[in-house]
Amino acid sequence: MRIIFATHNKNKMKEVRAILSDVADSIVAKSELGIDFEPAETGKTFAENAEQKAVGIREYMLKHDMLEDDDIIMSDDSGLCVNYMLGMPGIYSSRYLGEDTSYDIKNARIIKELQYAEGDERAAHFTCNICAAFADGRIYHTEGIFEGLIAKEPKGENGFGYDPILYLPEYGKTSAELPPEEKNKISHRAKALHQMHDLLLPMVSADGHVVPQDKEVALSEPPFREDRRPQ
Ligand code: ITT
Repeated sequence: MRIIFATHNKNKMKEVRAILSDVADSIVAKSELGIDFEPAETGKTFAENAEQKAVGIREYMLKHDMLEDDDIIMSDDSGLCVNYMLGMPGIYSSRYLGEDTSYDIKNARIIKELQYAEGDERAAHFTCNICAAFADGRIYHTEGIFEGLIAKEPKGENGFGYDPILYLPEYGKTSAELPPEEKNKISHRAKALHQMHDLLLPMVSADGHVVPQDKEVALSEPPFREDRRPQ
């Protein structure tokens, strides 16, 4: 089985390889197969956007005769949801204030938006939805969240994006102050990837092939199938 992960983000690829290496023979980024196609992300939820990316790449591979029976195209969509800002920037996290605007500026603006918010009013979380699109058309989703409070000032050099402003009260640190190995155990993406790992494990046979749909092992608690997608 081969996982093709539809991302440009090297941080994501490291986490994906670390967590899913025992369910797939190979895990590659789409760029490693020479795919530079960018499916449009026009959804209203993380799940819709993740699915558009995975299904878009599956269709591209089918059209260009690159798709193999045991391929699973995977993608994630993630972002920071701030309660006081009614869930913004959410699915617009990378586009918030403009795609090319630095995270120093984006983070400073969020802190300013919350200048009058105190205590629990500062609650926020990262969400990560992962979509797996099988070559045969099956689609699965998993989702993880990582909760904290918006810090009063950015801190920490690790991680990326909004990590310096997500303060984790139980650690007394922001997400950017946690060592990467620590963040990767508790993050939204780690949770969604671990769920995906457990979902995929019974769908891969001992010789590394994807188990056909009609032979699929009944799952006691499937995380999120197409019809149970989180909102
Ligand atoms: P791909 O679409 O190529 O995978 P991307 O970085 O644009 O890469 P997303 O659309 O999923 O990925 O990312 C949305 C943004 O959410 C991301 O650019 C960050 O600003 C923010 N984000 C997501 N996960 C994060 C994390 O673990 N730490 C900090 N910021 C994060």
